Amino acid sequence: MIDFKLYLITDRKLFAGEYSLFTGIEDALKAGVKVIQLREKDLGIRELLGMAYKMRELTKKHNAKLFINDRIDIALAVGADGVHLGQQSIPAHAVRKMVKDKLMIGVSTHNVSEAVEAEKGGADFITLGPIYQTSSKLKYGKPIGVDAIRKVKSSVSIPVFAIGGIKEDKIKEVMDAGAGGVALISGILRAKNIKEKTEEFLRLL
Ligand code: 3NM
Repeated sequence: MIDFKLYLITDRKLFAGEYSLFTGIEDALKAGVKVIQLREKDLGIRELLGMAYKMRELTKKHNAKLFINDRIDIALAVGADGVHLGQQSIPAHAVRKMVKDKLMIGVSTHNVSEAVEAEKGGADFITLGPIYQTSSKLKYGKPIGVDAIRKVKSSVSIPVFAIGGIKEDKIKEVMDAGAGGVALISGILRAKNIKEKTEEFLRLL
């Protein structure tokens, strides 16, 4: 069951000033965020595993869920709650077969057909994006706009999390379009005060 609306994704390179990955994420957890996706795609497997163990400890302490990007093996090893799959990952149906109900599955999608395939494969929820221009525009392609949320919502019944360029002033628009929540990185991680910024997002949601 998806009991969160704010899906916070990590990028350790964004932390500035007094924050590091763990202090920044802990502030977001203190503010009440209930799920973290560890997404540090450039790390070697052993370093990532070490980080995942620490993140598991931290999320447990704050009663929050942990998702691991792409790596089912790491998710299982550290006892994460779920895995988050991209379009280049092993597809959801194959992961579901492997892990049964041991892990929740989130899938990154960008259009109706990817969304439908994810749901059929046993995904518990999807992210859909990039809805707006993101800071790393080249990586994620052209924005697909809020109407894409309406289209996807009419084709799947699992929750759809809007992703890509989500800031506070976009929340109403994406939720009105039928999003089940929002997924984001920089909107929170780049904040001077991560705790206050997270609280603001949670209030708006
Ligand atoms: N996936 P920010 S957009 C990780 O469209 C990611 O699938 C996207 O970062 C997709 O909140 C994106 O800083 C980046 O825009 C989200």
